[in-house]
Amino acid sequence: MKKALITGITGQDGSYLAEFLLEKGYEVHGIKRRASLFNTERIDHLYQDPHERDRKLVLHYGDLTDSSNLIRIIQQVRPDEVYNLGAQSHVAVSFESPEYTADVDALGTLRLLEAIRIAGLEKETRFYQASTSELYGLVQEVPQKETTPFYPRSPYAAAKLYAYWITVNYREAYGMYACNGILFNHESPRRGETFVTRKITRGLSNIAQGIEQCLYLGNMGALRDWGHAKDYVRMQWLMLQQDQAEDFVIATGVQYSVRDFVRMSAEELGITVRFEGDGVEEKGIVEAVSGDSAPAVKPGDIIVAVDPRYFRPTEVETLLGDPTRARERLGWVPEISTEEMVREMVAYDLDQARQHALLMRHGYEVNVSRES
Ligand code: NDP
Ligand code: GDR
Repeated sequence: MKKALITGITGQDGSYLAEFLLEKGYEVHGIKRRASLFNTERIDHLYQDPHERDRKLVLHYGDLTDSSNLIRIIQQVRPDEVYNLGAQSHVAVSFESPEYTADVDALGTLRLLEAIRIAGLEKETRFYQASTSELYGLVQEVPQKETTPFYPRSPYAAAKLYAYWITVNYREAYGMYACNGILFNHESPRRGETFVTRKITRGLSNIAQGIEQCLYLGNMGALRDWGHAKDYVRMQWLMLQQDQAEDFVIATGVQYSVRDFVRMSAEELGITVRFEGDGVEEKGIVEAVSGDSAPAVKPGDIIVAVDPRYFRPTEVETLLGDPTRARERLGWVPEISTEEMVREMVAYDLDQARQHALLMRHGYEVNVSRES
């Protein structure tokens, strides 16, 4: 039985990857950070009691900022495959915590690679690095592919650039099977609530149910290539099953704006939104409402507005990936369209919003946290 170690197992991708690998018959080990509350919501359905024999999912406390635990876990588990998904993954937050972001995202990758070498596993353990389309930043070519030059535009992207190159270097210097998946944005109902897609599907669902009044966003003109996380973790695994390690761009090849994403999500709720303004004073106004998903909304309501607080000091305006190499060499094509993904995310968040609205109608207090 193959053993996999996943850093970031409690995150969006980590949870889907753990499910995928367990289904493939792997013994899955995950590194989880110590927190004052349980932070395992996304993998609770996979949890196995530590007293069970022959557990297939094992969690270890650890942190990418701490070499000692990484070395110990690698020595103890001796994984066949390591998936380094752990990161401070929020681009806007990286401007507020640049040093911490570099520590986790850049040096954390180095620490993990070194832990594999220290354990003498550099010829046995295969290593996947969660690289990102943010490396392209100020884009030099459209669409972006494996050979497109990088131009990072945030402390997050600069840290991930280091991680990208140190992964390449360990492949070349020590003959490790180590590769980068340059993944474009990918989303799901498990996406963190502060990333724009989930902020939109959750915010609009809350507005539809009368829990919130207006959704505040930053740059609505930003263009992204959004895929579904389930499709992308399949690719992470595929990348480690080849004869030779290689870096791949993973994307859908289709681009939408944040404004488009608002429109598509609102349509799912039966709300037609019209935008007025110029990107700074812009507002999303309800034109029509149909069906019974949005009882709290009526034509003329302003349900979307810009709050400059969400603008970034340097922005990545446009990203569009070319996944030709992944299709030709690995036979990978995304199976879930952006439209289907929006439908799934809205259905999930509407269900949550309905539950909250019901509780509130019966006098219970519901904490609907709203943040960037
Ligand atoms: P999430 O933010 O959902 O998950 C990040 C994971 O990293 C969480 O499990 C988090 O733990 C963990 N983590 C954070 N800090 C540390 C630390 N110091 N030590 C150990 N673990 C830590 O990200 P995604 O699942 O969306 O993304 C997975 C990876 O892929 C990330 O590296 C991200 O940068 C990268 N990526 C993501 C893309 C996307 O569109 N989703 C696109 C391209 C790359 P906790 O739960 O405790 O916070
Ligand atoms: P991104 O994702 O920065 O691409 O990084 P995010 O969803 O945060 O932003 C996408 C675009 O939307 C614009 N935007 C807003 N973003 C947020 N979070 N909140 C807002 O209110 C808002 N309004 C507009 C942003 O400015 C941006 O242009 C994600 C992360 O998962 C990274 O870890 C990963 O590497 C990249 O995707 C690929």
